[in-house]
Amino acid sequence: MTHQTLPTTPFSGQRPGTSGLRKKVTVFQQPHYLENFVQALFDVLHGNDQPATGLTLVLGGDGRFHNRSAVQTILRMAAARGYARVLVGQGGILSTPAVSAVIRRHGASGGIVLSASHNPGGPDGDFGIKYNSANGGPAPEKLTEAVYARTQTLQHIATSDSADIALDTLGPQRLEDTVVEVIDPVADHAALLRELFDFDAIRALFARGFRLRFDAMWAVGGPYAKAILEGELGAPAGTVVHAEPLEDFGGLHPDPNPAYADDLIAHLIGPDAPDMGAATDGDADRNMVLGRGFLVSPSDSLAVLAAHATQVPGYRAGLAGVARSMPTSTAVDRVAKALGMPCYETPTGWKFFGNLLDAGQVTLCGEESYGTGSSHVREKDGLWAVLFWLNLVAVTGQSVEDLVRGLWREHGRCVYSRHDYDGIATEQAHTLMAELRAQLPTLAGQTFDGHGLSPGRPKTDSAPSGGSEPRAAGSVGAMTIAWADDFAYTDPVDGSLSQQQGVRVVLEDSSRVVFRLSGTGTEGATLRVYLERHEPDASRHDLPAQEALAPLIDLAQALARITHHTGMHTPTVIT
Ligand code: G16
Repeated sequence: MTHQTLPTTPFSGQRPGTSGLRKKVTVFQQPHYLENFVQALFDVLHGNDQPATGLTLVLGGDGRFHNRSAVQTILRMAAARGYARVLVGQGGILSTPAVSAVIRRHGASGGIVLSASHNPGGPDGDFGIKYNSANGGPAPEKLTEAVYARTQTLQHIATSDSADIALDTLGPQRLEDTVVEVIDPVADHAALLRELFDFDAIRALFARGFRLRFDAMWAVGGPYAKAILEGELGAPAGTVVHAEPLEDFGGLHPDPNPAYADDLIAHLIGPDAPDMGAATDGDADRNMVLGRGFLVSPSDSLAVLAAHATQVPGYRAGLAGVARSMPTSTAVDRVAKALGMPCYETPTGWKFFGNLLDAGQVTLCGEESYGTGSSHVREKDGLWAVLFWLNLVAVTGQSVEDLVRGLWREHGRCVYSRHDYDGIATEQAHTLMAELRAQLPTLAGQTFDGHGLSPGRPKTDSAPSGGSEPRAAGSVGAMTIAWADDFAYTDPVDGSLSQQQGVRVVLEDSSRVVFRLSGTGTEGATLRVYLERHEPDASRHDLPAQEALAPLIDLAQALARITHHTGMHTPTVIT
């Protein structure tokens, strides 16, 4: 068992995206590809070739193909780096929110999450790696950019020739001078959730016959959901389906949304359907919640949780504030305004919530991409969201659908949809965005007649900075652009500036179209088009979203010339 210093050469393209470095498994399987990234990370964290003396690292992943082998590689490098202790989930497994919880509860200096989230797994699927800091949250851009820069100059990696750790055996083992402790992946996270929710009330709800179908999508959420829902809360066996984490997620796409959770949606239809449905994604940080025959949009979910938070023990004292990513609907802004609390608008990426949470300025956060969470950890948390909903249903006596309709009645409905165009050639996607950006100075005041844009009366409105106020709803027919910009965010806590975070086009009636390129894909580019329209008229709340948003969909085409640039006439995925 000796240290080894091995020569290496840089790989191009090791820049982390929205949430870590995500590539095809075959890319990660190249000799030294993972090692280079980890070496660069350790060099940035501790100083080039400096030891991590006395520090604790948390390590685990979503169990996808290549997880076990990557865990062993990283353990050897952590030992060579001189970490005092590594806490690794049994079987190499830890959900993303569990990594965050373990880092915080054990005072670790940080953690490594091995996941490509909702992206498909298996030998031809995706893999990923992400670093979370001592607060339990994704590393800020400053750090990920420094890691990327370091990957470009690396000349050697430090590792060890030690034997593999027995990942299935709980308890401490030694790897050189490092103690590797294999931990129960569920225990710390479960303990935290127990502190936040009224488990007695939820237990009583299940005892009354309330039926839930929780679809873990053959991913890492299964063991967590089974332990808590079936093990502690008395939900009948079989409540959690597709519960065993499989290396290829059963060949499915573990993304809980209307496009990929079709099996769950089908089970929630009909008179015998369960009262509530829920699903979590590959690494169990995303969630989807459904009532019987009723889909809850993630933006509405955040708004409902914010509106009723004080009915849940962990939030009884009220919320300091809320935050949403920019493309997320403004439903939560309306709730925050009514409750007199601040609402922040951040760029896409959970890492942007970290400072606000650390500074105590917000308590709940959420994103349109099926992520919701709170200050209990520094990641979005799928099971947390499901327990929050169960707690609300238990104590209010209202169904999932009642709770959402109550939100709409009070604040109007923010009709919302996201259209994804996947697999666009990267260059074409960048051309499309550049063309949009070039139009920005001339868009305010232009009107859209359903076919094309024409100059209208000039507007003086200027785009608000972060934390925009929802504008008054007005006539949809007008279709006059009030303002447009490329979202830039100045972090209110540390003053760091993030630019080019998405093109926003806002109409006079407060409707919006937002365009940005995904930062989580592994093949080509994905254009995301986010559409939102506020509907105050309750008699129109049941209009199908695509119908209610049709004029905005046409406007998006006219603005971005999507078909022209991509050759695609319809989105690949509509959520
Ligand atoms: C990640 C980030 C989220 C982001 C989502 C979509 O989620 O953590 O904050 O909203 O990607 O990002 P993009 O639109 O750039 O693809 P996850 O669940 O994939 O880690």
